[in-house]
Amino acid sequence: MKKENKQPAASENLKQLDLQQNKSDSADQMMTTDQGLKINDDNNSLKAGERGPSMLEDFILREKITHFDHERIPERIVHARGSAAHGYFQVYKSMEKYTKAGFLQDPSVKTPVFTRFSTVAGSRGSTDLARDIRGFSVKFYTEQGNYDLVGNNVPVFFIQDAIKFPDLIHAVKPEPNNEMPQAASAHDTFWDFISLMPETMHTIMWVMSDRAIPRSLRMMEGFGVHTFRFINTKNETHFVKFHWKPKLGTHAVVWDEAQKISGKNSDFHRQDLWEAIESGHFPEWELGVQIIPEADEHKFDFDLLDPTKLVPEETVPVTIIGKMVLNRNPDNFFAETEQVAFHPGHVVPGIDFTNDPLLQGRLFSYTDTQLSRLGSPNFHEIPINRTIAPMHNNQRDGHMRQEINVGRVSYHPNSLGGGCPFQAKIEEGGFTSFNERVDAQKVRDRSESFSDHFSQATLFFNSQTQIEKNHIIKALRFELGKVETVAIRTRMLGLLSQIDMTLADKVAKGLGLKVPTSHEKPVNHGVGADADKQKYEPKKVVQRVTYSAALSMLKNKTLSDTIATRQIAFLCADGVSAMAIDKMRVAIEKEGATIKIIAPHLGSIKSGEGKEIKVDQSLLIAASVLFDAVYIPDSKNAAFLDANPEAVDFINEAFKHCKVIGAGDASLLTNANIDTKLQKSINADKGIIISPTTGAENFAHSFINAIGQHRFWNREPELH
Ligand code: HDE
Repeated sequence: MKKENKQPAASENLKQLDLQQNKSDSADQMMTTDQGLKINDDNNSLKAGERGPSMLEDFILREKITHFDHERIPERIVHARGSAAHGYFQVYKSMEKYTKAGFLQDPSVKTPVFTRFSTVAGSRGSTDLARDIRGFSVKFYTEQGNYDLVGNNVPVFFIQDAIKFPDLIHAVKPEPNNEMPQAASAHDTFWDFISLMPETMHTIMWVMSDRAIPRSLRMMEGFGVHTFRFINTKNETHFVKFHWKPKLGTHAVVWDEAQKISGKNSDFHRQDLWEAIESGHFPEWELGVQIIPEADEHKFDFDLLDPTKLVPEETVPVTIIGKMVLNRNPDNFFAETEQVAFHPGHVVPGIDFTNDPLLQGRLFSYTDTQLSRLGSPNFHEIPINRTIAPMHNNQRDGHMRQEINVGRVSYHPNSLGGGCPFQAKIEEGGFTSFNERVDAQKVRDRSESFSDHFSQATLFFNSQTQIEKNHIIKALRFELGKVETVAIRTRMLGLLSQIDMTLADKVAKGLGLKVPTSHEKPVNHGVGADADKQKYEPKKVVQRVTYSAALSMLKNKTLSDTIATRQIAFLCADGVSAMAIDKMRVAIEKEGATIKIIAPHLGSIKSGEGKEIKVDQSLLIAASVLFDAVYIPDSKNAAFLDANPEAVDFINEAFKHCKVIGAGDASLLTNANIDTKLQKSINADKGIIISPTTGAENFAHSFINAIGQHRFWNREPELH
């Protein structure tokens, strides 16, 4: 369904106005060379005679081919596959009590943003539905300069110290001898590394959960991961953790479905984001913060500087402070989505860092990587990266410099340039780093407060529903099942047994192995293992919070029962009731969802009433995994199930993936080829909605309500 509100006019957004300067539209224009020379023939190269050799003189051919030869830049070393959109951020009320950040003061100000979502491990062309963490990067174009919140859809990270990042990424990327597997962690090198690094266990639980296979980029949370600082005008500081909460709720697909989507449409998430914005269903997130007074730094059961830990919402609630709306697709993927350069070190006055050793390493990495990826220290001049705040300094020259700095002076202090550009005082918005007292010896070491690697992994596992626990167990059986080295599998079982014994036992069962007994248990082969075993031995610290509903996607269902933007398949054939289609269509579109008519062939079908109905997709193209629910309008076209095995597969698969099935008549679902389990549960399953002979409105209502519940997990077989 097309919504009325289209992408807003560029004049409403300062960054859009800024980008206008660089936009180029060839409509009604003549073709030219890069030098502006009009081209008379773009189809034939210059040759010595019609059948003769091409001539070196052909500068038009050379320019075109040379440009083409150099079109590619290196992809990001991580987060290469991504999709992005423009929008704005608006704070709900002034945050001046905590921070002087300009964009967090005035609720009437809409700060332009550019937000990029990504997978981590895969290459640029890899599938969207890989089991992976998703990047969630937001560039705020504030009047005080760019602020980047470069987060993930998981609130914790695998490792505690930046020095291990290259090892982690080398382990997860395709193996270096044969470049396999693409965009997958299910292989020996990844699990070898993980099984030797107990600190990864908490994040591993998240990655094995359904958080790692989102239904949509629009239906996932975002987190800043590290603890940052807010600083107000009085120079008082609070620690802060950032959260993005999606308005559409947090939803996932199932793993079998994810793998099939990867085959059917590897752009599934990219397309979903693009189409939602094109049709005016602008995705929205609320920004939440957990604010912790400076004095409470040491009051937790873990170290606030440890990025493998989260602050349970039960201990420090999340306060919602504003919203982000993405309302415009990029015009050019390369110029915007590919060339955007995020950096956690892009901060504004009022926001500062902590000593989290992972964050500290990131502060170096993000500028450094752009030098090889974008090729020059002038990457800040690329339109998408350019600040909308005035920018003046004495940085000069370098590859592809765009700015023409006038005058003789490019140094400070100077008298020849009148001392310009001036340094800004604090009250003029000049940035000063938080005045933290540091009095320490130089050590290459790790704090003992970082050595509890299991308690929050256990907290996460215990906070899941049984269904979610089963999914984690199955994910581990899958991932470790793909690992060929048995010793790695066993070592992992040892680590899992320290999170939860049932978890370890069940994974072991699927692998046909036994959990190692305590004396065989691997203790610490990882960090510090060669140095001082005692010191680096993982410890368990009793956690005051042992259960957190916010960690479960199924329990934490805020705002998740809307069906807005869901995709509903209508399986139809000639003879279908146009009235049944129309009634259901009207009810569904009223809720903001989209329907697609799927039929044996493209073009149109003829309804029982003799009406032409336009077909959106043929059964050859459509697949259940690409939809949220399926509706088979009426029994008049029951014969089509016999004639079209794809339609039967569609229904069976929707059932297997616990989706809602609506049918005009029960007899449709008792067709001989329909899954016998489905047939048996027609009357008992709340996700199978059959039209009563009267009361069609109620039928549509029940169907829509059921879709709002997303999935009917009780269909899943028990896990033994
Ligand atoms: Fe990144 N990360 N990262 N990372 N990261 C990059 O920067 C790095 C980490 C994250 O859409 C790279 O421009 C190090 C945590 C996102 O363009 C690189 C460490 C979190 C993106 C880099 C981390 C992230 C990146 C690659 C450990 C969540 C995509 C290309 C010390 C809070 C940004 C680039 C985009 C990208 C380094 C850990 C999120 C190489 C060294 C923790 C969302 O600089």
